[in-house]
Amino acid sequence: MNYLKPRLADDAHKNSAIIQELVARPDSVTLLGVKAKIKETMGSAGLFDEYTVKLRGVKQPEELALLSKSVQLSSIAHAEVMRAVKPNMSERELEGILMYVHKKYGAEGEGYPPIVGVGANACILHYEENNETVLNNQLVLLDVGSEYHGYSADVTRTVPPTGKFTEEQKAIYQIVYEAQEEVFKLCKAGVPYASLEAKTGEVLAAGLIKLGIIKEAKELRTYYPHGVSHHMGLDVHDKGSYQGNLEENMVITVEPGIYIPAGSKCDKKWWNIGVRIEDDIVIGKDKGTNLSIDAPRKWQDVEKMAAEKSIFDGAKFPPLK
Ligand SMILES: [Mn+2]
Repeated sequence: MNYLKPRLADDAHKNSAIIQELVARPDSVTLLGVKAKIKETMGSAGLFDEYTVKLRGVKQPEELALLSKSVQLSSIAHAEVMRAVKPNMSERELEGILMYVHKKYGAEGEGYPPIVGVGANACILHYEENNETVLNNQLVLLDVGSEYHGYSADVTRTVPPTGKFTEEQKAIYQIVYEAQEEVFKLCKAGVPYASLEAKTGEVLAAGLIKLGIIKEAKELRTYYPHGVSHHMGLDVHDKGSYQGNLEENMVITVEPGIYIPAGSKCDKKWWNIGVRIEDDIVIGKDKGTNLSIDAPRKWQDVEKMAAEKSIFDGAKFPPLK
């Protein structure tokens, strides 16, 4: 459907005195003036939002093809990290493995600054330093996605460097996993977008109450401070509607998480556990399609992958003089 036709003709810019002003003198000062005039005459950037939300919220087949590749190659990179990770590795080394695999597949780079955080760092939202030099036995959270031919993946996995989850790590991981499973069931056309957030809150709160970490559902935001889903595509947080219902060929993330920094008002045994699992889903008529299945999600499958050999095992370089 051509959303632009009803209100703007293809050559409308030629008849617009305001736009022609910018064409004649394309500098930043003119741009500021032009923006102000557009705001006056057309009612702010609302029009831009209206069009891009429609144009970018629902993906074309060509876009789905590129986005699928971006997500798949990122998932393969995450699986490789599961095989390669060891307690004596650094956050940066893991970041390097992901970036190497991305480039091996021809990705131009990453769609956003990679987040690789172990233990306490996993509990910091948007941690980007990635400078912890030893992982030891704490969980590592990796939120890393490639940019492939303009399309951004957005995949998060949380892995135990020893190859085995501790009981506490597993308990938290399992709650996040179950929230994801429940939300996946809602990823189909006609379901209100807002219901995904509601379902996430329900499952995460019930899980934390069961473990005695919180007493009431309203305490959940302490340990789950972000949203469960966003549109993705040309931008990792792409334009798209958050009102109303999901539509076929929207592509969204499903990314519940629980983060328990040291000092939290709960048993110390939970401190410094941060878990997020993030998958990229194409909304279908009757069900969603998970584009990131090449990176295991079940804790049993993560441990199984960790037991496999990696091409990075035993990589050695000469010592520096
Ligand atoms: Mn995301």
